[in-house]
Amino acid sequence: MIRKILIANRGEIARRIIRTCQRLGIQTVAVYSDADESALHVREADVAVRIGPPPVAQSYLQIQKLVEAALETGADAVHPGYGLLSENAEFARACTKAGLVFIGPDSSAIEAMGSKTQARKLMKAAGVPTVPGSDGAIPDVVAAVEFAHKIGYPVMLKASHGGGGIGMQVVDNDADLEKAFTSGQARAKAYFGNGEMFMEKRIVAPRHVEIQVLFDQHGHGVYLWERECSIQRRHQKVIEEAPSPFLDDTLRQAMGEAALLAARSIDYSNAGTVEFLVDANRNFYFLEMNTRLQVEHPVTEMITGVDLVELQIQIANGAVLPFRQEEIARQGHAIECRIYAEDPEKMLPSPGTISSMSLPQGEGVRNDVGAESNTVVTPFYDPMIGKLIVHGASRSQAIEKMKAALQQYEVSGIKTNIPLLHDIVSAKAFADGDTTTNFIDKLKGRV
Ligand code: MV4
Repeated sequence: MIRKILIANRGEIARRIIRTCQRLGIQTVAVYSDADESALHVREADVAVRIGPPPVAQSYLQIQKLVEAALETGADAVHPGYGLLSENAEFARACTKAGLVFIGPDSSAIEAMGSKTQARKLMKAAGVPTVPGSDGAIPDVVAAVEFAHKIGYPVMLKASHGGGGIGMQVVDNDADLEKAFTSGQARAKAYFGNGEMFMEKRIVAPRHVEIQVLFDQHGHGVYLWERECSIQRRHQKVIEEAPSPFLDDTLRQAMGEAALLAARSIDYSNAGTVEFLVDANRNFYFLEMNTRLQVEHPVTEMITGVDLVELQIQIANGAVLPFRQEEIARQGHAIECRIYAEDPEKMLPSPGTISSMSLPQGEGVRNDVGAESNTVVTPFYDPMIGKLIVHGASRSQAIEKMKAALQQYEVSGIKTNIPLLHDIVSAKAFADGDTTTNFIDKLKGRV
């Protein structure tokens, strides 16, 4: 039975995990870099261990230091949160090898989903709808031209080991393909250490709809509905909601079952998310699978009433899933806004010291924040300082709650994206549920 958990993360997700552990009577170990010495997650844990100087490479990504901290403090499990080492198979293996329970899937599942081309092959073989595209990496420009003629332009070039849209390019004709292919290879090599590229048919103005899955270690799996995450900027999610305004029950069930198929095909256990692209004709296609708890998991918690971190811990303890598919609630509507320390005009991070912070309160309002007054937002870490999540009986009620909550949200001393968030949730297109992936560009008149 897990009695003490080291949280190998920081900021709002570390606090969120500590909150559930405290409710369950589980001891917590926080880790911190010199930049986080007085951070909230350090103060709220039962024990805190310094792991190094501010740069993540010298602190939060130091696998051996994290394992040693867990062993030295008598932790019996490690929760990786999201980002950082949460999808690092080597870290999962190092924890297991040290006799620690890694709260997440087996390292083999993490590795299976680590390469986009391998993931596509596995999904296709499992019968999960995938975008028409190449089975594996495209070796050179000649092969790229041949394949583009086979599936027809426009195509999407992507990095096999990529993420966040880096290296991804839309190509409309042969003339642009060679340059796109060679520049994509170079960027992928520079960013990910692997220049492999693959090709897909381009889905025009898709929605990004993802399904939360939960598997115990005994083969039982459920889906906890979907999250609509189409409102992104530079491939960074900005606003997420559950359920999606675009799905009806038929599509919801079909996508949920496809997500279960995807997870089952890699013997998945614990919490995971299967991401899909959905086109205007309601066709859905596998995009990728995230083998971790995601930033936006609170909107799922708000409409189902579950605590996903508690369920992750129970599953890691070997428990059987406590509910069947038909018992999972889907009540009301939840919306999440990510609060970034950024200059909305320049669209760049805006580090600095938060001189004061005042959070909205109210029924159905949830704040998952990692910062407080006098927190220094440093350039070392993700500029997201917190998440504002609201729940309402309907989507329109949730929108009204979000608008009011954003107006009450006060952060002084640094710039934030709160004005942009308010513009988005106040827009008619948002109220109409017209939330495709070019939403912000359309809102700003860039398309
Ligand atoms: C696509 C696509 C259209 N067609 N793939 C993949 C990484 C993700 N961050 C964006 N990705 C896309 N892949 C094909 N075949 C369009 C996008 C895309 C996108 C998808 C979902 C949400 C926002 C997006 C913003 C730009 C591009």
